[in-house]
Amino acid sequence: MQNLDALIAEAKSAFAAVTDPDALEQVKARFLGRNGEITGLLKALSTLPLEEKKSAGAAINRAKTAVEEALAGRREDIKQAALKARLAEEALDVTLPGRKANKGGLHPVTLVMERIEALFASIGFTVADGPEIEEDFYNFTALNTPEDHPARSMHDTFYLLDEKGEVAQNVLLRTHTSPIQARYMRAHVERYRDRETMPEIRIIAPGRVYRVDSDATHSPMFHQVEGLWIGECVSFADLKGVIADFLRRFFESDELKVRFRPSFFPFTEPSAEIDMAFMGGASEGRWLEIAGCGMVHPNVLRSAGIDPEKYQGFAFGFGPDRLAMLRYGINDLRLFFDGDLRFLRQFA
Ligand code: 2U9
Repeated sequence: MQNLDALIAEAKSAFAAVTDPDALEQVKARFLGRNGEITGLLKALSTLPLEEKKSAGAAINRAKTAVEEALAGRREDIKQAALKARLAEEALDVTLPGRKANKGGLHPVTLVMERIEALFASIGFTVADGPEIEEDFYNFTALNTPEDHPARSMHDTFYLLDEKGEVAQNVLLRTHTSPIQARYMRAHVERYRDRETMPEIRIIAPGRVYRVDSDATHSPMFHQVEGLWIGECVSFADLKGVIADFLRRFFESDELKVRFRPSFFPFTEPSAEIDMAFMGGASEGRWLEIAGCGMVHPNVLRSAGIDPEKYQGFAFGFGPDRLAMLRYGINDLRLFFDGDLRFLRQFA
């Protein structure tokens, strides 16, 4: 049937003329829809005489199948074309060089703190932590610091304001990391309350501290690492050994000289300043003040519920900012806190 072949050809070219799926469905309706041309031919069969109906019906059905196949083929072509376009659009060139990632690094003071922690960990110290916003009790009272001590004045200590904007007398920025140890001692006593004896306390307390002070060698925020070793027979001799050993390992020098000079702190008795001197090099034999220390004051032990007749021990305090200045040969403390990447990158 000539007109059926023409119809198939017409449908094929109509399908080929569209490129998107919606338009294709519109074109389909024209041939295969309820009022489409092929449907029309099938409906018209009823008007034909019986003997023609059979062969005409078969021919129209073949034509219908051909149109349906052409439609399915075109649908697939359109789908493939869309996929190809999307792949081209989202193409990823895996051969391109990667984007350069900025490499981070630890701050020199953090490096020094980690070094101190690792060296003390190697002789059995664990790291303790506590709040930077502290109560007056843990920062001063528990550490045997009297009510009229100058460190408690607003010239030296940052106090916080209450809801009314007035100075809250008992809330401050900790001025040392000692309150960490004061809290730790109390918790330790509480934990072993039911025991005849309590295990040793052997901790270091690293962290940020705050004082009203600012010049080339003082920053209102600086760092401390303090240590505490309390037991039944911990002596000043142990203190000297621990400190000298630490400094020699920290500065990688067996020849380093260390001396202890009598001093005063409210929380230790006796107390000492620790000086050290490098041997060899330009500064040979020049004493540098590096830390403070002493035997923990009986009042401090009692305040934590520890019997000073049974337990005693030592405490010490280092300024890691100063240790970092010495280790890296830096003469202005402020360089550490200015955040200048040209300076900081040297340590990354
Ligand atoms: C408790 C008891 C005693 C910690 C100590 C020092 C001496 C000291 C300075 C070092 C450099 C402060 O940052 S710095 O300027 N620290 O001289 N610190 S004894 O004594 C304690 C701590 C906690 C319970």
